[in-house]
Amino acid sequence: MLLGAGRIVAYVDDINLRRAADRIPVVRNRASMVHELMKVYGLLELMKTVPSSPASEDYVKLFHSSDYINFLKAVTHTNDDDLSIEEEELEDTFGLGFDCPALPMLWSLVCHVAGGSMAAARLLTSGQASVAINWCGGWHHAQRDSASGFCYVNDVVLAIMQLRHKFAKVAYVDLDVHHGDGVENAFAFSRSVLTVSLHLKEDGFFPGTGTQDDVGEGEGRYFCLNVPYKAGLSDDNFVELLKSVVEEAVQVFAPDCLVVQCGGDALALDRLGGANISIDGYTRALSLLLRLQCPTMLLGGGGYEPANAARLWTSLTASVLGTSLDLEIPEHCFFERYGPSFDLAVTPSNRRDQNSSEYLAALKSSIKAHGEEIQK
Ligand code: V1S
Ligand code: CA
Ligand code: ZN
Repeated sequence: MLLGAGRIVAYVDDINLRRAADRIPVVRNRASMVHELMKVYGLLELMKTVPSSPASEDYVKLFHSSDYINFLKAVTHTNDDDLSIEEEELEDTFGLGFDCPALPMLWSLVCHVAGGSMAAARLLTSGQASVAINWCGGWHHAQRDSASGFCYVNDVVLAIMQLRHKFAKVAYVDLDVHHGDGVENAFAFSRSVLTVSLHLKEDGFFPGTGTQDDVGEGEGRYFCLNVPYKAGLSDDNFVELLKSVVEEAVQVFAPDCLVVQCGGDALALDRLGGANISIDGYTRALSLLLRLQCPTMLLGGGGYEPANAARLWTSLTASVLGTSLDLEIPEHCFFERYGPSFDLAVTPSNRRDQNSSEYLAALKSSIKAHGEEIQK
């Protein structure tokens, strides 16, 4: 499926950004795998590639609290042996610990990750691109004053804040299997940013928030849309949810700009996932959103089978560029990571979709009210 007819596509391509993203423990080396796969398929020659530079402290401070920033900087400058704070205390205060370990050079990582999505935002606000891609971004759980779920900085919130300088209304759609809680919380009171998250919601599944009754707060009521689903979600049901609830709400909102978090952990057989989506399912989902014909930022996020995340984001890039790719993965430095198939497909497994037609009908009708409320 070719999605991007007539669009200027730009890709944030920076070795230091990739090196920073490669250091995030659960997705170690994933950023390089994604980049190398896009390169060996010849996609880098088909789009504008744009470097990024690390964001400044003042930029990160536009969303994150000074206390949290000072803590991140202090952690960075402390040797492991000197770190007198116990792990539990770290979690209690700023969310560092099990999911977000105190990595060496953490502050530099934060600035590079924020800088990548800042560069993507600039491409859109300057009109240099109509689609801007940063597969090293999408860290949607970080909160104003804490790290959460592998996310130390909320590059998404910061990028949306930049986009708002030029675009009055921004819609954010989060395809990651987890609830985009950090982005939702940041804009919960705003009518200028519509946040939408589709996510798996069952007992014990991280982060545990995002019911369909969670619709935003105060002035921002109904400008937040949550689409919780059950395990095993199929391509057809995923696309149907987007068509019947998300598309309508976003169309009524009529955004000037769109940000899509394309977290790859809703893919079939993801290590931390639980949905059953194929690359074709994601491509169909994105094609629906691109029909809005507004400047669009594409970000990464989850995706814990690095080879599958690379397959997905390479395939989505090709679709946006209007080109098709050989199924057989070309020989390159990460080639052995694509075995045993060595092809580009991620196909659904035969697990049962627990989203019954009754569940989906009830979900749709409870969410439908959004469109009407946004219109008022
Ligand atoms: N599910 C899950 C999961 N797995 C891990 C994990 C795995 C290996 C490690 F070495 C360290 C951690 N953490 C979690 C989740 C966080 C998922 C974050 C998803 C991020 C994203 O894809 O949406 C965006 C990039 N954490 C938990 O489940 C938290 C705990 C609740 C359970 C474990 N205990 C020890 C801590 C708290
Ligand atoms: Ca999501
Ligand atoms: Zn996720």
